[in-house]
This record gives sequence, structure tokens and C-alpha cells, in this order.
Amino acid sequence: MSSKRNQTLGEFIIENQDSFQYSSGELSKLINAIRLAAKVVNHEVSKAGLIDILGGVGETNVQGEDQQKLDLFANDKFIQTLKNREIVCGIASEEEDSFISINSNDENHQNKYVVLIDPLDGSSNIDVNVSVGTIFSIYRRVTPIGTPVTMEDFLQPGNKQVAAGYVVYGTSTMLVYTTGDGVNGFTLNPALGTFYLSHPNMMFPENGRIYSVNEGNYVHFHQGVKDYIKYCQMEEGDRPYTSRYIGSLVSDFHRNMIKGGIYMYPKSSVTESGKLRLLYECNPMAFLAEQANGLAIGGKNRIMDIEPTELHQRVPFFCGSRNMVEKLQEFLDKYH
Ligand code: AHM
Ligand code: MG
Repeated sequence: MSSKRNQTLGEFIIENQDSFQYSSGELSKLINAIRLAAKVVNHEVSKAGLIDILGGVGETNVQGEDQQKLDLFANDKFIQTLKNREIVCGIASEEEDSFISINSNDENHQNKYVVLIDPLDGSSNIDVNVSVGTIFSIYRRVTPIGTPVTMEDFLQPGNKQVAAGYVVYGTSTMLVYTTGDGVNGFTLNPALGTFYLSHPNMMFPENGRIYSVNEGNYVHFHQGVKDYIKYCQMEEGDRPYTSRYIGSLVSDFHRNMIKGGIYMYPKSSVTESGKLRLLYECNPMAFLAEQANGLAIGGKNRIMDIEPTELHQRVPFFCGSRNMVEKLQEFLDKYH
């Protein structure tokens, strides 16, 4: 993978097109479309405090959670952009009940990729001016090209991902992605509307000192997780560790990847499968983590080896610096 600081994302995509596993230009066009939609969503998110786009619209999404206007806006923008450019054969979104099939009966449209997307993750943070993000995951379809996509095309294990990434709408807006050859981060220059390569070859430090978990749920956690949290807080060696939890997966992950840390959303006595969605949140983050020398597990298992059974499936999720995840695993294993 060739990378030069200050390279634009557009230049980077073109320069590295040939190193993609399935090189045909289609994946490059797809990432370009995501880049474009991200800029439009970024523009809207940055105006959130100014215009009357905040607040619930009185609808709930398929998980029964309140939807906010910006969720819908981001969902529409990403779907529209991908549809209009006719570069994917199917899309599944956290905000949609089922997948969307695109041009599947038209012989002129021989697209082979499907996209799974969480258009605006952590959206409950918007009205308090805290960073949110978009998460995306790209697979090759498994059913024949030219036929309508089916559920099978979307229910693939994470280890089949061709690309994955996120956009963090933070103090700066960044697009971070992998095509299976390392992780690169691009920062948006808002004046020019251009993403520049600012974080080439991102890596989780092997040892981290930050743990990120919603400790308010501590009493509901299983014993292995409770013991690990106590371990993080113990005064010994480089511990106690620092606790940092934004409650916005993309931002928590992004910080931990740069500084070294572990993110945890365990199952509990009240949420048997945790909260996060395997296909829209955990798999893409797991792919990025592993590409950045980190680990992502759901308990005993590697996240990317889970065989999905439904689109909106939730799983426990632990992800971050290699040594921290391995230590957590030791605690989890004691109770299995
Ligand atoms: P969302 O997809 O409804 O926005 O929920 C996902 C978010 C994650 O970004 C975040 O890490 C988590 O939910 C926080 O959940 P909690 O408030 O239960 O700690
Ligand atoms: Mg989400």
C-alpha cells in the first residue's frame, strides 16, 4: 500500500486501486461515493445546533429506539448516493427493517458489492454536541450477479468483508477505512471539502491504559467482566487504568486506537446479547481493529467468525489493544 502524508483521499484511492483484492475500479467508486455522502452528512451534522433538525420525529426504528431527524437524513443520504451512482447491488441499514435490492433485475447493472451501514451511530449524543459517526461494511455478494440479492448476501461472517470503515464527526471530521491492507485515516479540510491522509497506517498500541465501558450497568454484568473491571482499577504496575466512555462507539474506538485501550459492551442480566449490532457495528469495527494490530471478540469467539443469523442481530463486543483484550479473555474464560 502506497501512502504519502497530505495525499488527498481521491489520490490515495486511485494510487492504491491495484492493490485491492478484487481490482476492477468498482470498489474505488464505492468508497468515493461513501466519501461524498460523508461530506454531505458532515455538513448537516455540523449545523445541528443551528437549524430545526434536532429532536425526535416520533418514529421508532426496527429496534424500538427513538429515531432522530439526523438519523433519517444520514440514512437517506447514504442510500441515495449509493443508489444513484449504481455501484452496489444491495444495501442494508441499521435504520431499515430489511435490505434494499438495487437494479437487481437489470442486466446492465452487474454490480457485485453489498453495503451494510449504520448511518449515524451514537445519535443520542447529537443534541448535547458530542461526536457521532457513520460505520460501513462492504462484502462481495455470494449469489450470482444479475439476480436479485437475497438475505444470504448480507448474512456473511465478518471475515468475508472486503472493506470497512467509519466517519467520525468530531472536532475534526475523519474518514478511516481498510480494504484489508492496513488502516488509513483521512481528515476533512472543511474549507476545501477535501479529505487528506493525516493518519497513515494506524495501529492500536499493543498495551493500552484506557478502558471504556458503561459502568452504570456494572451490577448487571457477568462475573468475568466485573472481575476484569476490578483488575483495571487495581493499584499495581501501570494500573489503575484510565476510564473513558463517550457512549459513541466510533469516538471511543477512535480514541482507543490512537492512545491504546479496550472498548466493552458486554451482555448482562438485562441484555442477553448486549446492545451492538453484529453486522452494522461489530464486524466493521472488528475488521478495522484486526487490521490495526488489535483484537475483537464476543466472548470466547472472534467477532469476525460469528455466522450471522439475522440482519439486526446483537452480540457482546470487546475490542481494542491486543494485550488488554487477551487479559480480558483470561477473566471471561474463568467463568465458562
Ligand atoms: P445506536 O446505534 O442506537 O446509536 O447505539 C449504539 C451506541 C454506541 O455508539 C455506543 O457505544 C453505545 O450505543 C452506548 O450505549 P449505552 O448508552 O447503553 O452505554
Ligand atoms: Mg448504531
